[in-house]
Amino acid sequence: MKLDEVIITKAIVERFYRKFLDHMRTDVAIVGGGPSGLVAGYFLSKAGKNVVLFERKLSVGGGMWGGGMLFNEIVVQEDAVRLLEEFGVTCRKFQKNCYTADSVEAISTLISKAVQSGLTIFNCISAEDVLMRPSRVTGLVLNWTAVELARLHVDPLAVQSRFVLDTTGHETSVVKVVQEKVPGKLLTPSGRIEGEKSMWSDRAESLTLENTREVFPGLYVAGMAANATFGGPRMGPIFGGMLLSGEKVANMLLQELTRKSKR
Ligand code: 48F
Repeated sequence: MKLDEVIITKAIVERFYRKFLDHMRTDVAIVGGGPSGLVAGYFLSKAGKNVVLFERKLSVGGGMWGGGMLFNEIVVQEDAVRLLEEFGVTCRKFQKNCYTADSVEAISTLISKAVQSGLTIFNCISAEDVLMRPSRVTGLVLNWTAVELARLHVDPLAVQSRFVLDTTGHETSVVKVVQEKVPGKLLTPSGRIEGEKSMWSDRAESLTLENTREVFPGLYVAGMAANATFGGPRMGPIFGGMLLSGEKVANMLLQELTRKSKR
């Protein structure tokens, strides 16, 4: 049978349309497809939750592809090796408490396993704002990244979710919007974004986990965004904290979702 261009077009449009419609009201909407967002999405989807992830760029994966300074290897500490094993990423011991993985294998596997566990990812879509009711975050306001880049005057669309997770890394995009536009204060010591500090890998890795939490009613932070929000240092190309933070926030949200549905 000959291939028909209109059927090809129809297949893509109809499938995409269905996928988008199925994610207009979700349990968790994740912003940012770096390692922490992907790991969170993986565990939440695996637990049967309706989860969607929006990534601004064409390629999902955030800052993991480039390893350190484009040397495409990443480092993971002992505590997080079990997570690389969970995903099936090859991991090699360099010395005590220092393991390495090929960054391309690591991130491509995280993406693939997250999607296969049921996470739906929309790439090239940016979260430019949130939905608020009245001082709780209840969803996201979205637009095509291409519209943002071209600075076109085009109104966005919106999706609702029981929880929003900001895993936008150094940018803390969602928290920034909430700080500026939603009445109320952030759950940080100053009530505002504390700001990321200079590099201190050891301290940053443990603080990433401590800082993985709710930052505003309905809004959680994980990964580098957690440290940037709560004033922790950056960690450089060690990724164990990102993986552990994604797992931690997934567990916190699973508990919250269970509590909410019992009410
Ligand atoms: O930066 P990123 O990889 O976040 P992460 O999971 O991991 C941090 C590490 O990569 C590294 C580090 C520690 O090892 O310091 O930097 O915390 O991924 C964040 C993703 O969020 C996307 C952005 O394109 C990137 O892929 N992003 C940022 N703002 C938005 C967004 C937005 N408004 N809408 C959609 N995606």
